[in-house]
Amino acid sequence: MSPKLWKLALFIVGALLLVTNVAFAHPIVNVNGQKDTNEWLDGFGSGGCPALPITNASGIYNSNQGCTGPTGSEFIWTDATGDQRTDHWGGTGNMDLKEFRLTADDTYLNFLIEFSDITNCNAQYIAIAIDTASGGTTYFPDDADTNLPFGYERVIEANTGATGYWTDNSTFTSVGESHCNDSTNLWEIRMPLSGLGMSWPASSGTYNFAVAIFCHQWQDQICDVGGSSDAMDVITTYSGNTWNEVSDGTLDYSFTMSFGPNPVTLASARARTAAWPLAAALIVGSVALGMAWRRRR
Ligand SMILES: [Ca+2]
Ligand SMILES: [Ca+2]
Ligand SMILES: [Ca+2]
Ligand SMILES: [Ca+2]
Repeated sequence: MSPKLWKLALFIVGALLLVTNVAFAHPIVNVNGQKDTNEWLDGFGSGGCPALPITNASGIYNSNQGCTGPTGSEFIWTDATGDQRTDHWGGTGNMDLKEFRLTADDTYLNFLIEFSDITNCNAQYIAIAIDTASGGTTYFPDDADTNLPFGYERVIEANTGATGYWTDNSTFTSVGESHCNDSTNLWEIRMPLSGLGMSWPASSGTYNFAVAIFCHQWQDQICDVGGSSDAMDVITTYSGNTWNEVSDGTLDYSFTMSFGPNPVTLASARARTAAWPLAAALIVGSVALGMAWRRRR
């Protein structure tokens, strides 16, 4: 092959690699409890990038909207502050979920979870329930005394003693990574999709998510609150204190995500309630991840 042809071939290969990389939502997430450069989206509310969601609401944000940071997209939930229960940690910011982000690439789900004020990384027990199939267990594991609006196939657990997932109330698998940073008030979690029963492409699949923050106690258990749910803060649209949602023993709120044939770019979004027609789902261009969230009562 002539030098010119070699150069042309190398150029084509390079271009193809670039195209492939561009498709990744987050090729780099360093699980260190910090928002490193170009790791998570930023620039909200300027340059075309929409403002962050209002309290107790979510949105999909994408680098192609003018947001700065990595190429790709994120689901972002803004949680009310000061809504945590006071049974443990005296109602401090250690139990107060502030922001929840989710992104994916074709290998991992990545989470960025911000609290109002982490003074002790041993305080938080993060639980993320995922519904990937019919059936499943309808209450959080580890004696959480909290029911779910669906039967889960996985509950991701992250705290300073354990990182992994439950497949039912008695089976825990240690896998993935998590890291807490009490200076940034951030937890980052990375969990391999292969362990979660989530496959790519998954154009026909939708996955329900429900998120609860518990108090973490010795032996990686959940701090008990006698006679009621042990959830200190949750993702829900219920206003006021978290007790308004969990006093009935059930976290009723979940959000639903559907992943398109191209798994690696989270970029289509539609928030909806159960009462809204499914047809309202908005597909943005050729993007890959459809997301909706719903409230179930
Ligand atoms: Ca990081
Ligand atoms: Ca909160
Ligand atoms: Ca299920
Ligand atoms: Ca409830």
